[in-house]
Amino acid sequence: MFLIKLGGSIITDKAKKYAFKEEIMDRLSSEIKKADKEIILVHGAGSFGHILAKQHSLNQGYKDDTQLQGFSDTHAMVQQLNSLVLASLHNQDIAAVSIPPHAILQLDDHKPSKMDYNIFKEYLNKGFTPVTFGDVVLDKTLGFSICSGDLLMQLLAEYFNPEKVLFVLDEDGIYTSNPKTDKNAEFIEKATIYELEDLTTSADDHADVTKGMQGKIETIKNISRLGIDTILLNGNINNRLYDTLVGRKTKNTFVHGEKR
Ligand code: IP8
Repeated sequence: MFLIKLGGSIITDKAKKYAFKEEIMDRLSSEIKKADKEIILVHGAGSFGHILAKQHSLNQGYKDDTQLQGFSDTHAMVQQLNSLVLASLHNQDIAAVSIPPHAILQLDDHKPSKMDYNIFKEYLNKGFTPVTFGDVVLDKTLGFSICSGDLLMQLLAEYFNPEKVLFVLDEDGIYTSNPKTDKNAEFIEKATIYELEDLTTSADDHADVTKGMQGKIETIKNISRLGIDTILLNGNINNRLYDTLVGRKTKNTFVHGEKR
């Protein structure tokens, strides 16, 4: 089984509220279909979630009742993005089923407290493609907070032990620094978690309530420690996802999993 995250920056324009990149999503759906693998798909919230979540300080937990509308609006928008993703997968005859995190998972001070894995397992066993996404969720200590798609990747990797974990980004993979702001940034083709230890990345300019690339590196380290390989690849380039899924050589960053 492959565990794939479509980053918010690849399926939405993070600078523009509610801007879905339909053409890119449709191509990624067709590459997933063509590769014909067992998959659990996770997607980020992009401009459907981060802008609103920041406006209402949702990741800091409950402060006052004015946030309640913000919470439900944010949920409605990420659910809408999820419907667009599902529609694109359905157009390729992929039997994708939505699993909204807020209904199956609870956090406790941002850390996982309860999660229903069985629902993923049952859909997977019946031949469906479960699709979940970064969402607003209940939090035991904070009242509510945000569950990022990256946290879902970590939890699902831990439970399902996938063959590979794939992050589809709007960059070729990991660089020694942020390639959008540093022209000396060097591309990393292969790395171990030890090599990632010293990496400095800067957060991007857009509202990102879940730490962006810096958070992703942390997630990848945690996945690597499970002994699972992670590959980061550019979803803007034709067939990078397909080639990676079928094990063909293409440009991407390979992070070798090492159990610790
Ligand atoms: O885009 C964030 O998920 P991510 C979810 O995977 C919300 O970090 C609601 C902003």
